[in-house]
Amino acid sequence: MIPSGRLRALAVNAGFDLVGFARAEPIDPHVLGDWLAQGFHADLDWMSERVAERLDVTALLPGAKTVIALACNYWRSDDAGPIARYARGRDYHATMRDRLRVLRRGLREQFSGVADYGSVDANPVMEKVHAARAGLGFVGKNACFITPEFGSWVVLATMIIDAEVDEYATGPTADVCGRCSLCLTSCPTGAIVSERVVDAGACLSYQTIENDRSVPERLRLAMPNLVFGCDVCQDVCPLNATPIRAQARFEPRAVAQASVLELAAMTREQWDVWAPGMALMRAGFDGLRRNAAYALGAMKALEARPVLERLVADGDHRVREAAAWALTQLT
Ligand code: B12
Ligand code: SF4
Ligand code: SF4
Repeated sequence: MIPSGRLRALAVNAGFDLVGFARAEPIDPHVLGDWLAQGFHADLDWMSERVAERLDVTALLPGAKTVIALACNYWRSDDAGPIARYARGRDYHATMRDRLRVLRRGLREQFSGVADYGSVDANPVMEKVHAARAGLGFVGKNACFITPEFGSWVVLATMIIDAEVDEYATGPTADVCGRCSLCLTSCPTGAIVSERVVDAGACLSYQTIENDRSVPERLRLAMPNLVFGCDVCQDVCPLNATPIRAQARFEPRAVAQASVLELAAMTREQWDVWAPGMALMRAGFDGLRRNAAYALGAMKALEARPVLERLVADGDHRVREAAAWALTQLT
């Protein structure tokens, strides 16, 4: 039995803003099962793989007893910009992994013989469910995890251990969405199909980051000033009205100041300076320019014509196609 206070101190010392403890109990299969059955994972095929692990952390760490849920605030400023806030600085996966390593080192020093499994985002772990069980917040109608301290401007990680702690949370914090439905009505594509359920295929976060083919025309029109990720359903949320400035680790990098037009006109040399170590690498140089071209079309940005005319002769077919479509919008 590990004193939760000592683990909490280790996690805070590692840089995590929020720490909570949940029992390593299986997750009701219906929520994930229904979501997959409706095809809401689009072509995120990995979401339908390793479902057994997602629903039961003991399949990831035999003998798992506790899930340590961890969160870091990433909000840095009010600036609007075409890159979603979580992706404006160093790749959060790297930051969270660094912090998990520090936590693991402390855990092993102080509690030898305890096995652990740390994860951030890509592992088959339902992070929001564990964070809710561990009392860090609740899942809002926008399907984002909302904390009392930082609103939804947090990224999550978990560390599963095969030891019990002396105190567990009793469940999520109060759901304070009440009668508000601003996120549902503000989503530019109607991707929040019902409370807490997002159709990834309709979500601009998926389209701008994960979809490496062309974006359906209906969705392109909803992309003004939006090049990587989407924060609309968080920006409108009243629970995000008083954000707190995050640690310096989350400071935006130079590329976050670039306009849509500058991103469309970006050279390979600029990309090589700007993007390494950032989450933007997931979309890649061509993916980002493709998105910027769509955004310029959606904005009917007449001043972008020369850049778009150059991009219709680009080496990448997705950039060419996006630029050609954008030009048709400049009337
Ligand atoms: C797939 C995925 C996506 C997909 C699908 C989104 C979705 N809502 O499912 C896409 C690509 C669209 C996406 C977009 C974004 N994502 Co994403 N994504 C994930 C990922 C990898 C899996 C989520 C998942 O399992 N979905 C399946 C559904 C069925 O499960 P669910 O989302 O957990 O929701 C259900 C449960 O939480 C359940 N539930 C709620 N409360 C409780 C309580 C209990 C006790 C139980 C049992 C169940 C339960 O009900 C919910 C609704 O049905 C997670 C990382 C991870 N490993 O968990 C990141 C993650 C959810 N994403 C994250 C982020 C930051 C985003 C974006 C904000 C990025 C952006 N700015 O563009 C957007 C937000 C879009 C939105 N409104 O949800 C963060 C969320 C941080 C937060 N504060 O919520 C995560 C946790 C990554 C991380 N490590 O920080 N994402
Ligand atoms: S991230 Fe954007 S597109 Fe996706 S659900 Fe939220 S508002 Fe809609
Ligand atoms: S916008 Fe309103 S309904 Fe949506 S998550 Fe925030 S408080 Fe809840």
